[in-house]
Amino acid sequence: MARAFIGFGGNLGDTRQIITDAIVCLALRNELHIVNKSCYYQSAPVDALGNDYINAVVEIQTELHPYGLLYVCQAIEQQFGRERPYENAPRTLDLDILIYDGCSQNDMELTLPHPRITERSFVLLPLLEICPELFLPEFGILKAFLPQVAHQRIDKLPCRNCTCDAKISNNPTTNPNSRPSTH
Ligand code: PH2
Ligand code: MG
Ligand code: MG
Repeated sequence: MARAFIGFGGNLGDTRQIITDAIVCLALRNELHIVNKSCYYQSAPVDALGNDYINAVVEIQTELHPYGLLYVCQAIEQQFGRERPYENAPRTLDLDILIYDGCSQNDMELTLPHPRITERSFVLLPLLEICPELFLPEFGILKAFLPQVAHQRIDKLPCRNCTCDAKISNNPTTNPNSRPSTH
């Protein structure tokens, strides 16, 4: 069994509901099971246009190989009406394999680990929420990159039945770009 982390994101439509439904779709697959799920985060688009994004990260155990998992992710994106009119266009749903075990590869279809994990608060924060001590040979200890993304506006959305506020988050006292959530 492999351990993998999948990033969910979107900024078209009711993204919070879309991500919730997409995680259910993922959970229904026989070839994997969900181990952990982050809270939802709202952030400004990074290198992209459109509305704020909602993002989350899910940890899974799977018997699929990386490309099998990629095709499952693409099928779920299609189910939710994903279109690709131009690079980084606003989207209903984006699923990215962030990490697949210790797999390190770079080809046309799939780069692992995801090359921009350490550059984006919308990936780092939910990832570190569910796995605070995560270490990758390519990058080292991931929490060391938090100061480098502290300028990116991001807010953790409040959630029910969750102790996440006690865990890592982009604290407004340390990040002046973070603002109180309106949700
Ligand atoms: N995804 C992108 C480009 N920019 N910005 C945010 N905040 N969240 C995303 O998921 C995102 C983005 C390309 O996949
Ligand atoms: Mg993406
Ligand atoms: Mg993608």
